[in-house]
Amino acid sequence: MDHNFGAGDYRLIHFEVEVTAATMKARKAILGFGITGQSVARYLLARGENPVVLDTRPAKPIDEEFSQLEIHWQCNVWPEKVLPHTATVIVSPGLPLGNCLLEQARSSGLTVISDIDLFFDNVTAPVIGVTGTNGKSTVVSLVGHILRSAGYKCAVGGNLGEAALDLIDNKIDFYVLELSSFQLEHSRSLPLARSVILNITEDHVDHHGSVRNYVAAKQKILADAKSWIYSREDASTQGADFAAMVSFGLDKSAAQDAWGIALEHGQEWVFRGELAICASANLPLQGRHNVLNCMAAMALVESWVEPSSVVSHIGDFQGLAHRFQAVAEIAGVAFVNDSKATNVGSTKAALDGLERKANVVLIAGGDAKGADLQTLADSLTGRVKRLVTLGKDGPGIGVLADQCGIAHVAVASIEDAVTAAVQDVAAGDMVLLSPACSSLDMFDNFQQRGEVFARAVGALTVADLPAVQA
Ligand code: UMA
Ligand code: ADP
Repeated sequence: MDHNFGAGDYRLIHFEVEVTAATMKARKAILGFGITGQSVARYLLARGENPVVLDTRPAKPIDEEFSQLEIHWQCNVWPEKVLPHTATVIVSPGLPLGNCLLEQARSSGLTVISDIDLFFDNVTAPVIGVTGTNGKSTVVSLVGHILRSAGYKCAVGGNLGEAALDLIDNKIDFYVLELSSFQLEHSRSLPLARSVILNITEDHVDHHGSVRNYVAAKQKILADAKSWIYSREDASTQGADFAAMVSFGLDKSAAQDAWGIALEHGQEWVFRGELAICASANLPLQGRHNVLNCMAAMALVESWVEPSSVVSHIGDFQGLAHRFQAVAEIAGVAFVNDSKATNVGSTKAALDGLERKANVVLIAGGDAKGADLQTLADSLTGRVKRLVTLGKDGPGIGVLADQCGIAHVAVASIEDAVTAAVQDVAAGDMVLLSPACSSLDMFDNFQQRGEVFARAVGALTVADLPAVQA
């Protein structure tokens, strides 16, 4: 049948073309298809959107749930047909700001956001945010534990492992997010109910380009928070003066809402203002750094869980694996897995918690991420009797050992490190894996490094410790 168009029909066709173009322009692009990118894809697909994915790495197998996605692997330049139709880019944390796809997106005027921005657009429950160089995972897990013990429904994730968007559930009372400097760097506004920077020491210089950029990324967690807490031990954890901030530290502050410690009848106690909360020895985690972590966690939840009752909720918290975790004791020799010590600050915390008895055999090395290892020197001296080094920056740690007058040996694997470490250990000694470096030059992640260590230790018998037998 012949079709005769009237003027109205032409307008209709024109209108439809415009709608299509607008819809196409509004398409979202996901940069990076790891844990974060997949959580974003899952979230957008569930809302009927059709995002495109760009990833600079070689193709990886994908789950059935993503089979309808347009994915461009090994992509270092935006495909010509994709860029003009994209309005918003959701970037994975691992992509540095200078990434080629990201630079092209910015220069083309696209809106660049993170998965955390998308998360905040879609949650109404209060969100507690935790960042810092060390202690994030411990503190978010402890906060989650306290809130759940107090009867709240609480979701804990972010850099800890489960991506923020995968946590969204309208029955949740609280979200607790571990936020890395990588995530913060890419994020815009973070309307957190309460936030904290636990501490800042040098880390991730290779990613951020400078310590200054790293600190600036961390401090973004304070900008739009309703309230925050800060460490009196570290000025870089404070934002501008603000009424709704509370401090914690290893001294006792005069402020009524400040968390601190002091001696009471010869025993060290944690205080909130003048209120004695509990003896430090009764905290669920040992070590000075964990006293700070516990105070930070209690301060983060104090608006919802009474400080005086919080103690009843923290007692049964079990520390996390791979954080100064005792894995065995053989003939009086302790074996400790601190594989999560991926920077100098965390290895210093592990050593500083030990007496200067020169009884530690330290296994260290991996990728130092551009950090200055010199700051370890004081913590090694008098505590470490021998160093076993490995990985990309093992030689640098060997140089440091020479400067400190500590014997050292270089090895090629964790198994060899354990064999070398036990050659002259005696009862009362500790073999400590606390690498001060990331594992990524030799392992998939810190968990794998810690598991290999625990397996190698598990295979030891007294016969493998010659000095103990003698
Ligand atoms: N990709 C590229 N180009 C790049 C980098 C990455 O295309 O230059 C692609 C890769 O295919 C990669 C994918 O992007 O698989 C995503 O990579 P990603 O590095 O952004 O990591 P995700 O798999 O999304 O995991 C991230 C965090 N990883 C990093 O920030 C490096 C995870 O933290 C986090 O658990 C997860 O989101 C969920 O929130 C890990 C981590 O190592 C534990 N974090 C660092 C740390 O703790 O020190 C910051
Ligand atoms: P993150 O998530 O920030 O990496 P974790 O709680 O996983 O922190 O701990 C990582 C490493 O840092 C472990 O070796 C742990 O013993 C150490 N650590 C934990 N809390 C602190 C702290 N407040 N200061 C220094 N080191 C810490």
